[in-house]
Amino acid sequence: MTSSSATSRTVHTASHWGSYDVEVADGRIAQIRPFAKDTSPSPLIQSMADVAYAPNRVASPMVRAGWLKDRTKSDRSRRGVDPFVAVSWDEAIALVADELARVKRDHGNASIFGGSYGWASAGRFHHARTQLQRLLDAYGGCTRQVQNYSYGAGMTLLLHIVGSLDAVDGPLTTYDSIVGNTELLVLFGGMPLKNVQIESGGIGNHATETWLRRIKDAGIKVVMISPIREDLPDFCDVEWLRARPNTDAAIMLGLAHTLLAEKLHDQTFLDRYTVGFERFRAYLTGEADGVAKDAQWAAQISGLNAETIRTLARTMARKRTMIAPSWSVQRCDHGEQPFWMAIVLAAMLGQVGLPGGGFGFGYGSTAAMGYPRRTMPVPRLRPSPAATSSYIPVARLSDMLMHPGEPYDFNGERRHYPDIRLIYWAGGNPFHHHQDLNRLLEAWRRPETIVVHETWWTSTARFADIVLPTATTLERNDIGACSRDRFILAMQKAIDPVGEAKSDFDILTQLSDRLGVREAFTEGRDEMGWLQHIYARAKQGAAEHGVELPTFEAFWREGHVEIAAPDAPFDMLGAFRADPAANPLKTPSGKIEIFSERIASFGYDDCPGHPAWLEPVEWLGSPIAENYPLHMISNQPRTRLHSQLDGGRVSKASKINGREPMWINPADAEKRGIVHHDVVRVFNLRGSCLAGAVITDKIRPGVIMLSTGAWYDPLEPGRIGTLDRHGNANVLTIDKGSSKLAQATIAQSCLVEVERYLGELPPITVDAPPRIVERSR
Ligand SMILES: Nc1nc2c(c(=O)[nH]1)N[C@H]1C(S)=C(S)[C@@H](COP(=O)(O)OP(=O)(O)OC[C@H]3O[C@@H](n4cnc5c(=O)[nH]c(N)nc54)[C@H](O)[C@@H]3O)O[C@H]1N2
Ligand SMILES: Nc1nc2c(c(=O)[nH]1)N[C@H]1C(S)=C(S)[C@@H](COP(=O)(O)OP(=O)(O)OC[C@H]3O[C@@H](n4cnc5c(=O)[nH]c(N)nc54)[C@H](O)[C@@H]3O)O[C@H]1N2
Ligand SMILES: [Mo]
Repeated sequence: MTSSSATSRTVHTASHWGSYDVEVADGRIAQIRPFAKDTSPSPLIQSMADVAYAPNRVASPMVRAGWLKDRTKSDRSRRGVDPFVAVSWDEAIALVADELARVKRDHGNASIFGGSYGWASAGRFHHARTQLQRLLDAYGGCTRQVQNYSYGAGMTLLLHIVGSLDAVDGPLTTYDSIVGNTELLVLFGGMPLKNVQIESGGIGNHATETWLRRIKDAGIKVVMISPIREDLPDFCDVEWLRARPNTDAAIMLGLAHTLLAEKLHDQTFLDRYTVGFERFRAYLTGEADGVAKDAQWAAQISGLNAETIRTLARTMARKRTMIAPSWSVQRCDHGEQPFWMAIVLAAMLGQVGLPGGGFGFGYGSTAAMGYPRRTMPVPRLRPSPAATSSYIPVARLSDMLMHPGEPYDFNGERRHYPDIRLIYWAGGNPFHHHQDLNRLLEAWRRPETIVVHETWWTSTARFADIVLPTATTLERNDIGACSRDRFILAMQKAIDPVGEAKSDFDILTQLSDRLGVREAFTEGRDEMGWLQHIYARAKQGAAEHGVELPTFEAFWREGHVEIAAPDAPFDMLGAFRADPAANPLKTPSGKIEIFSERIASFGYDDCPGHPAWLEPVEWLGSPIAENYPLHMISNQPRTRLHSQLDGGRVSKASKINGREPMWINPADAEKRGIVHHDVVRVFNLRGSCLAGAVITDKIRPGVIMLSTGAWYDPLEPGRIGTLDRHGNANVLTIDKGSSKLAQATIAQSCLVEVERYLGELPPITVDAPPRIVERSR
């Protein structure tokens, strides 16, 4: 795909939001065109041209002035307040190396936090976190993060009850099987087109919209339980059930009770493929606790009609049914329960492993879930084995920083938080992704030194001590691929690094030299050497699965490889169903665990041995709803990827008076005297932010939507509790673990109040760099 003339040439590249060609003229991006084989390209690719040259790119290595003056004794509450000083690469690398050496010597490697969670960019070699951890592991290791923000509660649970992550990570039952066999699709959280713009690692063809049209054409009945109509495109015929957020487990219990009461459940399936139904049945009927979890009970909790729940249960039993909750339904307090209940419900229907039946999580959570695809490895940089045993569950970040040495429960273990002295982050934005940013702000003051690799002046960069400017994907060579679509994508360097930026690999190579671990880190390869190496390994792995990949040279010239579609549809757990003795699950019983002896043995009050309805800390049924009567859904943004591309044209065009749009139902708006496009203040006891009101009946009364990712732009940086001018939902969310089992994020459990904002509108400041000063002598 590479072609060139004297002043203009075209290269091929890829991103989490799709693959595209870049026309480069006089060394600058002239035009971006979607990959010809993409049937539904995302408009987000165009935003790349905007942010690549944005004024808020980090121009050169930077050090916080206060830290430069007095390193470890600097006033750490001045993070985000002090100006920065530009330094040379040599000086910056020396400072980082000295700090790593000091912390290692005085406190040990576990005091270096290299968890570095985040999506960074597509590209399997320049994967920021893997690169950083390879360097830190070569130097004796660091504290890591396990699980993810996406489905942390689900993944921890699934390993206990079905023994694999397939149900949440794929391969799911494929769309061709759904279109061919499913009669009823029950979506908790929907399948929003906004989300399927994205696939981690790069994607060649966005096919979900096409599959959704085929689902419609096949006449498959779709029922969606969700607070927002846009969670399914307008062209889909859908029965939309506007339940209260976070009540999915209760609704599923009501469905299960109806199945049992009307003897619509499949006892033969339960006997052969599951354990523990009797224990669960006692809870369901109320024999155990005096409360029958019937449709009426579920209706009271969820706000749905009891008859609607009963009718749905009967239809599910009559039809080939796929139960498909999104990842979002478990990103809440006790988020383990809705996933567990979905599996129990599918087991009661007895269709698990049948064509188009059973369950699968996240069909609409990311693009390529459910796409037909051959099993084979794709090129990737192998993560290094962890050189320390120190880790935390990903979302316990602030707890760790605030409570060194203190105990906590996690998945059957009693663990202790490490004592972190240095944070090293590459490829993530905790001031985007973590809950309760005011609490994070306080926790963030604890470590002595914070080093960040960033391309832009994100809040995380602004609140760091040393910022190393990182090149974008357009400024380096890489290979894009994910395990779920059928493309391997060349990512060819389009332009020279902007300013003094370098790739993470180049930065870490320089650092490895200084730390005396260069050989272990680079293994003697440069960028192109590595690309050829990881491609060769994938080529060999593909051959073992009967897939012949072209040579690296042919792949690079062509710009992509398209892997042939598989011969037959795939049904998750089909092999288990066909022969459970030969293909047992990797659970203690080898079967689906409706009751888990192992989870029960942990003795957790917030995650018992079978699925249950456990009230979320905040929801529309809790007492504090009197003061904060709106449930805030901070879902994934249509206009960007998390905080990435917030400065691009698509996101900018959506802002209202420069603020992040917030959806509110007409009834709720009227009560508060809010009119369309008013600037509002969204607040609760944890924080407050401004947003722009969008009044729409596409959202359930009592619920507002403020998508994540507006760059945190505090009125008074560094001051805890200050107003965020821009609309970052995480100044409002709760920083608590889902349960002692998974300790996962509960971002979707959050109540707020909204009022018209009558003060003077503060200007947005995050589009410009922070103050940069000359070094004081
Ligand atoms: N309230 C609320 N909060 C949430 C969620 C929610 O539903 N609600 N969802 C959560 C979920 S599921 C997720 S996955 C997280 C996402 O959280 P993050 O993954 O942290 O979010 P991103 O904005 O993608 O941050 C990636 C950062 O890496 C930088 N970057 C890009 N490429 C490179 C590179 O090559 N090198 C380096 N060094 N940096 C690079 C980008 O500029 C960006 O700042 O957010 C979580 N937070
Ligand atoms: N455009 C875009 N797409 C993305 C991302 C992005 O940043 N931008 N991020 C990607 C990432 S990292 C992830 S993890 C996935 C996340 O994928 P999901 O978790 O599936 O995505 P969300 O948008 O958070 O939630 C989907 C919908 O669930 C509904 N919902 C929320 N809470 C509840 C509830 O309690 N019950 C029910 N029934 N419904 C509820 C909301 O209406 C919401 O719009 O998205 C990926 N896709
Ligand atoms: Mo995620």
